[in-house]
Amino acid sequence: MIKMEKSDKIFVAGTDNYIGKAIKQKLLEHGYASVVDGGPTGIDLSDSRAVDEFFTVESPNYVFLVAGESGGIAANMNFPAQLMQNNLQINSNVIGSAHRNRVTKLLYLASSCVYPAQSPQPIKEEYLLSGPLEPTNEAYALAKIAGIKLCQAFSEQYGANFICAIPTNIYGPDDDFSPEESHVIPGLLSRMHAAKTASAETVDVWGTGKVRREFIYVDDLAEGCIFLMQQDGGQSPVNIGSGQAVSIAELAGMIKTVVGYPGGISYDTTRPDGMPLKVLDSGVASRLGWQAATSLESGLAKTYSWYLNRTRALQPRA
Ligand code: GFB
Repeated sequence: MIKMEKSDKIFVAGTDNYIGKAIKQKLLEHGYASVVDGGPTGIDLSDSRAVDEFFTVESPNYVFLVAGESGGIAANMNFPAQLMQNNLQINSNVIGSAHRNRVTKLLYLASSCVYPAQSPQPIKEEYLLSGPLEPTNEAYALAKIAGIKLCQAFSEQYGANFICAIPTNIYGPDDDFSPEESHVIPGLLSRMHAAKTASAETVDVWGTGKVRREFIYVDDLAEGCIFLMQQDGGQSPVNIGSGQAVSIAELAGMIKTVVGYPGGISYDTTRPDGMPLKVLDSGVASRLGWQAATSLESGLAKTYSWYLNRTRALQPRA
């Protein structure tokens, strides 16, 4: 039986993104004192030699692999080669080094885009590789599927304890808020904030607004990943969702309220919708005893509050 002890050395690969930051923060809050991530300059995880050297020097017992470039629907359509190559390299480097250095357990974070575009809903773990992928993010999804399969292959061939979590769409503080590359929540929060500031009459929402998505607050996902790391055995991959799905139109309405934007919404149907419906069945995680704690309303309010503080901090002082 294995158990992650407070004194174990834990490597969070990916603290340059908001998911890795949240996992590191939650581990520290839970009393895990020895969390390593390569320090302020980080490690170039796409460089196999740098990764190997890090593993040899630090010799971590546990690894959270939550690294790799990602982005929203437009970034996936504009940069498929970059997203695929970066994720393939990082997966191969970190999983390979973790095996060579006899890591006790590794958790690899995939993405809900690994499931077929026409999956029955809510999506169960066994639907993986049961049909064609959503074309807008096929390249990135294939790299994420390769990560899942690499973990499974190391487990089968060498008995490695490498597990995978598949999260639903994630959001929260410290996410990428850039207008084109970001996901829908940071995209709409920043656009509605700008529209409110400029007293603009309408804000563009991409697509028809009719597609549905399930969202998980980043701190809940971090707790879910730590929870799975603490389990002994069990199935892999495991879905990590919130169970709260909304249409993009409903989401836009909620964000309008949180931001206090009084104007109208206009749907830009020249933009793609992506998957018509993407909701995970998180029954396996819930039967193990895990559940997301944050409602979408409260997570949006926390995220906007973080965004406002950051925006104020970035403004030049008079
Ligand atoms: O968040 P998003 O890019 O993720 O888009 P996906 C979700 C839906 O929101 C799509 C619409 O139907 C978008 O057209 N949308 C409306 C917007 N306004 C906006 C906006 O301002 N920005 C963005 N980004 N969308 C990603 C995948 O797909 O999901 C990734 O491309 C990854 O690979 C991630 O898996 C979880 O769910 O469509």
